[in-house]
Amino acid sequence: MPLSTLPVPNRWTRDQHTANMVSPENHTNGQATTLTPELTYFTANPKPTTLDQGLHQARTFIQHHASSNRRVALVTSGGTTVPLENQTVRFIDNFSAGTRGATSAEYFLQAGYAVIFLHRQFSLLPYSRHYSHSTNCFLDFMTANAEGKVVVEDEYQSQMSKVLKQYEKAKRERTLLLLPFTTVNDYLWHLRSIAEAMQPLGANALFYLAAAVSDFFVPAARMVEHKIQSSEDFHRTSAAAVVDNSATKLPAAHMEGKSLIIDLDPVPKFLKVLVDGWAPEAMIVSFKLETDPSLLAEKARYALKKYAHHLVIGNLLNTRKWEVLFVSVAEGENWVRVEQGLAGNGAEAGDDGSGKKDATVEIESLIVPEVARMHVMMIDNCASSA
Ligand code: 9Z3
Repeated sequence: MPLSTLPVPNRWTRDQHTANMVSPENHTNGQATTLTPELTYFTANPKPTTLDQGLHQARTFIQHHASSNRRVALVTSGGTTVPLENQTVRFIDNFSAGTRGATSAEYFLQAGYAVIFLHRQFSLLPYSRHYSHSTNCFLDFMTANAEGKVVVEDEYQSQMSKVLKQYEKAKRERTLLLLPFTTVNDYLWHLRSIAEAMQPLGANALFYLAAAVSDFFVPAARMVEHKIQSSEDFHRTSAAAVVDNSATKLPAAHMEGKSLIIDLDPVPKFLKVLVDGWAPEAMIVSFKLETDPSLLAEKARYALKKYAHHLVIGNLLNTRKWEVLFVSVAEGENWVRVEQGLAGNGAEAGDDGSGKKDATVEIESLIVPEVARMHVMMIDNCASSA
C-alpha cells in the first residue's frame, strides 16, 4: 500500500477512547466509569518493590532520547511466572526463552532506535545471548595463550568482535536499558508505568510486545502466604478460606485430598487499555502465538480488530524461527519468511553456540526493518494529519 493511503488508526484521536475511562489511581483522563477488571487490577494486586527504581531509570532514559528526537522501542521479552504462593516455592511458567525479544532488540538498535528491554529475569539478553543459554559453553571459545592470558580462539574472533563492538556502541551511546521482571504481576505494573512514562515521546514511541504473557494468574486476594503442603496431615493452613470481594473462596491453589487444585483467574486484557489509555500516540505491535496453523490468521485478525492497534505478528510455536504472519489494517496480511536452509537461531534457546552464524539469517533481521518502516510511515502520517 502506498504511503499516502496508510490509515491513521482510530486511537490516534484519543478522545473518544479515553473520555469514558477513569482508573482509581487517575491513570487515564476521563470522568466517571464502570470499573473494569483492567482498572481494578492495580488496586487489587501489589506494586512490585523494584518498580520505582526501574521507572526512575526509564524516565531518565526516555528524557535523554526524547531530547534528541530518537525513536524509542519498548521491547518486551521472555515468559512470565504465575506464583502459587506469596513466599513462592511453586509457580507456573511458559516456554519462552526470550530469543525473539533479545534478537529483535539488537536489530532495533541497529535501526537507530533506543531500546527499553523489559525482560524476564535470566532470559536471553541482547548481545550476551550469542554466548549464553547455549548447550555449547562459551568457555569453549576461549583458550589461555603462552603467557597465560585468556584469548578467544581464532575461529570465533570475527563473530565475537562483531558482537562486542555492537554491545560497546549501545553502552557508549546509552541506547539500551535493561529492566527485568519475573511474575505476570511485575510485568503488568512495569508495562503500565513505562507506557505512561513514554507518552512524551508521542508517535516516536514503539511497543513491540514479544513477551509470552500468561493468560491466567492467581489474584493477590486468593494467594496463600506459605508453601502449599502436599501431605494431608498438614492441609489446615493451605486450604484455609480467603475472603475475596466479600465472598468466601478457597485459595486459588490448594490441596483436596492428595490432589493439588489450581483455579486461576483470567489476566485482564491490557492491550486494550494500552492502546486506548496508556500509549495513545505510540505504534503498538503485538504478537499472537498459536500451535494450530488453521487458527493463526483468524486469531491475529481478531486481535487486530478487537484492540484496534497497528500490527499483529502471528507465529506458530514450531515454525516461529523461520516464518511469521504480519496482519495490519494498513497493509493486510503478509508472510515474512526466511529462505529455506538459511534460518538462524535453530537452537531452542538462542544461538546454536557454534559462533559461526554468518551463513544464517535470523528472522528478526527481516521483521524489525519492516516494523521500523511501518513506524516511520505512521510518524509521517501523524505529522501530516496534525
Ligand atoms: C510471541 O508470540 C513470541 O514471538 C514468542 C517468542 C513468545 C513465540 P521465544 O521467546 O518465543 O523466542 O522462545 N509472543 C507473544 C505471545 C503472547 O503472549 N501473545 C498474546 C496471545 O497470543 C497476545 S499479547 O494471546
